[in-house]
Amino acid sequence: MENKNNKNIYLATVGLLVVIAFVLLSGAFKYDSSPIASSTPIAESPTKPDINQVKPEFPGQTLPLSNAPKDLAWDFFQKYLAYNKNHNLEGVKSVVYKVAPVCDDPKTLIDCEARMGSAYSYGSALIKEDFVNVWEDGKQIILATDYKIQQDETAIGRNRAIIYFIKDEAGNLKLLSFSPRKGAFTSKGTASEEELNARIILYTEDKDEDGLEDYIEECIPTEIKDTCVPTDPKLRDTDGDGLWDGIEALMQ
Ligand SMILES: [Ca+2]
Ligand SMILES: [Ca+2]
Repeated sequence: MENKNNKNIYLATVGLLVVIAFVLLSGAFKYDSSPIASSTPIAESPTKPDINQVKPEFPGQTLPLSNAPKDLAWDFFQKYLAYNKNHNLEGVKSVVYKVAPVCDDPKTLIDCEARMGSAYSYGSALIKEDFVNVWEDGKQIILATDYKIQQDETAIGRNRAIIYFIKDEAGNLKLLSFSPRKGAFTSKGTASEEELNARIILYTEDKDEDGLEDYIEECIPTEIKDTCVPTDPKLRDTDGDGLWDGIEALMQ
């Protein structure tokens, strides 16, 4: 407990901000509603297709062009974004592990739609090619970009975009969470560049690549107030149940 208190004080001191994490989104985005080309059906040609354009029929032709985990996960994420864009809550529910509480209560539909809008807004700005880190096994997939350093005159930060998926026993994906900027910022103050770099690395390093930073693995908050449990920052699945520590932390 003492360790936890020390950490909390330190975090407050350096002004750590963990940026926007969209756990279990849904939502509506009040963006300019001009027609979107992709939503407009393209008229079928009335003429018979040339024989060379006829695709052969074979089992599995409706599958994506690639079964690579990244491609499957990315396509699935795009489906989730499309549901958000269209305020299709049932659609969102069909692809996420769990929706936010505001989306479970019809009385807060407006808040839910706002959340869906934010999810679409942030999610659609992500670029597939940036996700150069793909961590995957039979129970989960994490897509992550490399870290970026961002700074202005007063603060410096290190962050990356990250998307978490879990798989059910049949291998079907569910989106667990995504964050367009997961990381840490610290105010510059009088610290040297070396000190600042060391600090932002300390608060963003994830050595075992389970989606959870080393320093958080020292003490993950539990449902019981003021309590936390440590996980092994060098082991993805500390309790050996198959789910990685970073995935389990989000599921709770
Ligand atoms: Ca970790
Ligand atoms: Ca586990």
